[in-house]
Amino acid sequence: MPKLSDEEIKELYRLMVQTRVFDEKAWKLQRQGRIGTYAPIKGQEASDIGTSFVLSKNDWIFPTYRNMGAYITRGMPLEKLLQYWSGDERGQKIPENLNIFTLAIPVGTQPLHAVGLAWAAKKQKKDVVVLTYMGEAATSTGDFHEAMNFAGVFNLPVIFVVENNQYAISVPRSKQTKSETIAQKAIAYGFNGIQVDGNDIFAVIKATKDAIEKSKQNNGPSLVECVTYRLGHHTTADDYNIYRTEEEVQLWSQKDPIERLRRFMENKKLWTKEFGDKTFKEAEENMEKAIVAMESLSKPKPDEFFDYVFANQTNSIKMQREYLLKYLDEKEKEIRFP
Ligand SMILES: Cc1ncc(C[n+]2csc(CCOP(=O)(O)OP(=O)(O)O)c2C)c(N)n1
Repeated sequence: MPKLSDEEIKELYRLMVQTRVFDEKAWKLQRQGRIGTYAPIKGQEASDIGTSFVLSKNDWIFPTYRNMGAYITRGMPLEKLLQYWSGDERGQKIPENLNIFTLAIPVGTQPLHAVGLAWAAKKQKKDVVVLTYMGEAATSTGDFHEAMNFAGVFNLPVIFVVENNQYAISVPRSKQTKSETIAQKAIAYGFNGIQVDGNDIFAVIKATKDAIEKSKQNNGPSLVECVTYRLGHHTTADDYNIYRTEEEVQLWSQKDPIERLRRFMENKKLWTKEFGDKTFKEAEENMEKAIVAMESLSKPKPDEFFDYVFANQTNSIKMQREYLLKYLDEKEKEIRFP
């Protein structure tokens, strides 16, 4: 059991509930046509929140589309997250002090970016730990292996968090890799990999704290495999009934990480119905405010979506922007971006 105060445990619960409320509302907003495609995190909250909760302010995270819990834990305004999912790239204009990188939609690209930042931080002798998230399928990509190799060779302060949620859209874990565990992939690159119960927030915190401590001692990278389950569909464009049974989903529902933490807290007299109701109500109110804020924003300029990823625009992005501006005549601009 990692050392945590009662207040910290309550905060973990609050963050998990906020993330669940965000998730469920985002799903409904998509169904109502108020945001675009959304990728739910339901079931993976302990893996996401436990890992990001123990980082310091000057550490960095490199997330994917499924890490809303990590974003929320690091303090990303809910309306900005919603703004991104509504198709407005200004939502990825991340407040400077949060140290969150732009989320990666292309699978497996962000580990290399994380390693790049960790390498730069090490050269500059900065006290920084970099944590990058991915699903188990990302560990089948070439970029993942290059990132692991560089992390090992340069002994970098980077933590690879693999949320093994059992599926890459419809492809089950058994068809993803012949490796017995994802954690063992670290061995090939000369550093530790550990497999934890990703639905047990305390196990996740313990493994991440150990990995952080190791990085701070200049002992280099770690991989943390969080064994968990995606309780929802892959995205709002998916239907999991095509590739898995309801019995399987029900079995994993019984291991819901929020309910597990709630039961633990109840035994320790940290959770009462009153506290639970209040936490849920506050999470709902925060979300309602965020929805109003997101829906009252002015529309972005058509070429603004090129602005918030690169500090210095690459040639291909410059060309794409020029193309957009040159070929959209005034009338077309009006139709597409009223
Ligand atoms: C390079 C690339 N190839 C394919 C896709 C389409 N795609 C989106 S998510 C996904 C599955 C990813 O599974 P995993 O890495 O395990 O993460 P999860 O979605 O389960 O969190 C695929 C194949 C993509 N986004 N990027």
